[in-house]
Amino acid sequence: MAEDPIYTTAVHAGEDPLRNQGSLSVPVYQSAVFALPDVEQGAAITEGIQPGYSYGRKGNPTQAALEQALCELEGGTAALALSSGMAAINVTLMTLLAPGDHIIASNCLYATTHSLLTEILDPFGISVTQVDATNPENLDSALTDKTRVLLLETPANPTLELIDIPAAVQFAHPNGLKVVMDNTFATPFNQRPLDHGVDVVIHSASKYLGGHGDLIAGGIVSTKEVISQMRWHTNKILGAVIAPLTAWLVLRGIRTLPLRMERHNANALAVARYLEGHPKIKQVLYPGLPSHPQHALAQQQMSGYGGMVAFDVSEVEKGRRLVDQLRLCTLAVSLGNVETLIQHSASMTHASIPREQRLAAGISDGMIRMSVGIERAEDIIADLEQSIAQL
Ligand code: LCS
Repeated sequence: MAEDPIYTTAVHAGEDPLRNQGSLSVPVYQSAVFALPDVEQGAAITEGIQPGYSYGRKGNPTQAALEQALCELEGGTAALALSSGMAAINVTLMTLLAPGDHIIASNCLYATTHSLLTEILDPFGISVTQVDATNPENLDSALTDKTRVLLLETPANPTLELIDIPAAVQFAHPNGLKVVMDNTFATPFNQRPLDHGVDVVIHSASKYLGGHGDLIAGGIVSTKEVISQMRWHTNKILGAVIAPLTAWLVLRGIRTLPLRMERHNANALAVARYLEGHPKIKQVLYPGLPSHPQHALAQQQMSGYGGMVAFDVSEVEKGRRLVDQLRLCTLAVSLGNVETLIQHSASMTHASIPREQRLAAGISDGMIRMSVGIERAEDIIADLEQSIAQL
């Protein structure tokens, strides 16, 4: 089988040595302001009618190189890089929705995305219905004549439940809805939602794209029309611009994305298999395990299963002790670093969600979420082994 072209795309996308004095590494254009050639062209550049740069809130050449890379990786026609993953979700929803509109969202989303829907959008007059989107039939019953957007995350944070992407698109498009998908967990190495008809892909680049846990950034990939509206309207006003150095760091991370993801995928599978065979572990959730309830779907829409593993040690207390006793794996929120990160969802990332609601979204009391790093797999497993033995 031919190797995935992403290995070459990741290394070269966005490079432009002829424009950059021969520099293969795209320079950090540390500039907020750009000199304009004359009044007429200056006005056209400032309004986005003519290509060029005027003011750093609307774009910068380092940012543009990252955007080119995001676009090529996801197979879109345009991209926008932003200051965080949350900025990407905000800018997307504020572009696609207006007061009076309605959005259908999956009920298993990153907790702060959930807060955005309930604490910001809803009070501003955008009504929200959250459903178990793993069953496409639930989408239909949530539809109203005001629904404009379907917001999904697959695999979801932290349950690793999957949404059938083609089925979601098949429901949304005939009803005039745009499908927005957070592809942070999978990355374009493992899943390309635009290829399945999704309209807008979102990333927290703070995770696998950056890859080293040293930056906060976000990205949106879609069509030229949608991205242009975001750049020249929504984000021009909101101002969630990415800093030039941060854009450079994300781009550098992307150069090794396929290599890191290959390793994350392999290590996560090894860890998931180990945990599944352990008598003290109640359940392991990893899309690459045949025991995952949606493994067949994973095989259809993903080319790899990612670095995230969730497992259940039954009780809150055991979950807390398991993570506290680890020595190599780092107790931390976030994910996608080269190091293995681990956390107890009920007392950390999802602590703000009421217990009943958390349980309904599949986040059990003893759920541990692990971002399996690129260390030697047996070292990660040995660390888990010594901690689980003490439970
Ligand atoms: N989307 C997903 C799926 C995420 O996991 C996160 C952050 C975001 C969006 C937001 O991105 P940010 O603004 O942080 O760049 N997830 C985190 C987590 O699970 N723990 O800490 C952050």
